[in-house]
Amino acid sequence: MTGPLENLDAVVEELLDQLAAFTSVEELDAHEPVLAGRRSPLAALQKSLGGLDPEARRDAGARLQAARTRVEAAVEGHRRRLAAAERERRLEADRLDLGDVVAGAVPDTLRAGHPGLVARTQAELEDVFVAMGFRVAEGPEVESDWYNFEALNIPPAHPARGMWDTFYVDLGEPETVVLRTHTSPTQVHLMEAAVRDGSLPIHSVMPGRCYRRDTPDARHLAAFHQVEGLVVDRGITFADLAGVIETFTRAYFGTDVDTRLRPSYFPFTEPSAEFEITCQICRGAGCRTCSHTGWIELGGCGMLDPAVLEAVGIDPDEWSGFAFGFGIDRCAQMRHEIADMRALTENDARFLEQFS
Ligand code: FA5
Repeated sequence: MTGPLENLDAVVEELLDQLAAFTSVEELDAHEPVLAGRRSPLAALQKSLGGLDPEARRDAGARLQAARTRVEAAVEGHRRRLAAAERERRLEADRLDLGDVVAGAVPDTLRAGHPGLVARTQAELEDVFVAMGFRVAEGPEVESDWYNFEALNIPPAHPARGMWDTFYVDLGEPETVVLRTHTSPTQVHLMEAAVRDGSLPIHSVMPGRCYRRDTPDARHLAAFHQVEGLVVDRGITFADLAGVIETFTRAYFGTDVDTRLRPSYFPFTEPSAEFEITCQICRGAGCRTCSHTGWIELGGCGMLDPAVLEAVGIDPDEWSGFAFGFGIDRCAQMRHEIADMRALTENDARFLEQFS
């Protein structure tokens, strides 16, 4: 046969060969115009039929249409096969063989979670205090102004309120509600309960989360954790307090870490002190973390102010005591030599995995 369609069969075979070589739907889609669309050799042949007489053009047009239909059907069939194969491959890659998991052969890519560093540090600190004879108690994170401040000898407008930048939950009547700025209000709950139950003396520690409108930096977070300590008993002196601080720091940080007490002020203790340890990042040489002082403050402490005992109905002539409160995040930071406390909250798996 001569004429514009004399090579039609060869053209179709060539197109089908090209089609068979495509191995992905994406590749096939990109080439479809060349196989069966506007840029296909079949489209060019269509144009060449214009010079034929009407009858010959009709026959040639029908042959060409049959050829196009064949190629289009082949393209569609190949696309379906490729899509099915791709779906199969995806499913195979996502397959979780529960048989393997049950047998204990968990794939390497699945990693078990673990308690975070702060939770772990809290548990370790609780162990230290329990070994020293303390009980562990807890208090609410949302407190009334009375517990967070007033019962601790900090009336409204007292300048000491400036020591704690407070998140207010409710400024309304009858009472103002705050996110506790420290664990000290739990002291008040414990003393009230002991008076109610007649269960004095108290030797307790109270760990928990606290909140302050502090701008996060190398040593501060807006949500952090403290351990409060409270002892109410007969004949308690400052030497008992200093002994407890010394024993806990040596038990938790080791005997080669220096501790010091420095005079300070808290409205609910008198006398009051801050306790510090040698900065573990620079070993006392001075660095960014310790603001180049060589020391890191862990917490505050002091002898219970008689006004606080009286406010909860404990007779200060019969009972005395001490309290302390220190940062759990700060302890974790020093123990594990973390230069910037913000690393504790950033959820960077490379950081977290070090403490699994
Ligand atoms: C207090 O909060 C007192 N309630 C402590 C206290 C208790 C004194 C009982 C006397 C008797 P201070 O604001 O200094 O004190 O905080 C104590 C410790 O909590 C700090 O030394 C630090 O270790 C930790 N801390 C305080 N603010 C932050 C913060 N924004 N981020 C991380 N840790 C903090």
